[in-house]
Amino acid sequence: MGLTIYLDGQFVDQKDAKISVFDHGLLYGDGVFEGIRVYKGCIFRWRQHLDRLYDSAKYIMLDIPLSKDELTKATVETVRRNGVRDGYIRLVVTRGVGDLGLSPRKCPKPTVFIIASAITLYPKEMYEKGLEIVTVPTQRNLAQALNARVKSLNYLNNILAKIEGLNSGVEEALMLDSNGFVAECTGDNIFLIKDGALYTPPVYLGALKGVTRGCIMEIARQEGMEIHEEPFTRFEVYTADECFLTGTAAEAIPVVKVDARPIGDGKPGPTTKRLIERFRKMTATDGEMVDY
Ligand code: PXG
Repeated sequence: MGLTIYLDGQFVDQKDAKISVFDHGLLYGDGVFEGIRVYKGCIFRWRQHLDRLYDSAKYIMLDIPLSKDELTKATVETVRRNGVRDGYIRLVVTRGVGDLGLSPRKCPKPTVFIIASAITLYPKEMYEKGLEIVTVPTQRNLAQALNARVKSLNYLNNILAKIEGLNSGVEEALMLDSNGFVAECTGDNIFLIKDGALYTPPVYLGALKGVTRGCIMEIARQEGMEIHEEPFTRFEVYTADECFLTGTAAEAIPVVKVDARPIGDGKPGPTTKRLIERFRKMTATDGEMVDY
């Protein structure tokens, strides 16, 4: 027996969890998704992920065929049935099955599936030693083309950047917007620390409004740190005291080198370490508890 997958109202074994080749999620990347962590039996920040999913769906004019309560029940049940206590949930809503044309009007029923499993993004030692990243040529999607706040199934923009990063021998890539301002990485938001203050790009420059980003900002606020959500360039990155990335898959990870420039003294910084430590404490307490 493999994993138990929620698919369109049914719980099915993973070998039976199949989707039509006419599904527009596959044909066009037409759909939305969420990636969510489970920590110690708690679906972390469930409400924020759920709201973001419905907001993304609204932007692309996709009616999710379940209420938020129904989708919560389906997700909790998927986690429960798979006995996932520390793991990862992938919740996907596609436009559904249509014909070989772009028009969503031929797709009467969205497809909904939920996978509860595990995820690892970067090698473990990078969380201790810190990550090296490079800026890549592929720019982040223009908000006027596809707003980066939408967590859509269209990840080619990020995947191209990821490939460019991997081709340069690093695990993660820094993406700029069309004006050269720092946007985010391929699946993570970016933060800088300079003279004790926290900096992150505003989401209108082409960054997802990350749930983990929100957690870090909350923690920094509680610590009384100055927070700047404002545009910055690579200059500010290179000359920062500290740098780190956040994301559901990545969690929070220090960055120690950007475009061959060591950040600060080239080691994970003390403020980064403290914020990451506090983030880890937060994870087991804040979300939807699963009753196994
Ligand atoms: N920016 C982008 C482009 C993302 O895809 C984040 C920022 C961080 O957002 P959250 O809400 O997760 O803090 C993401 C999220 C994967 C994977 O499979 C990637 C993400 C989430 C889950 C899985 O690589 N990225």
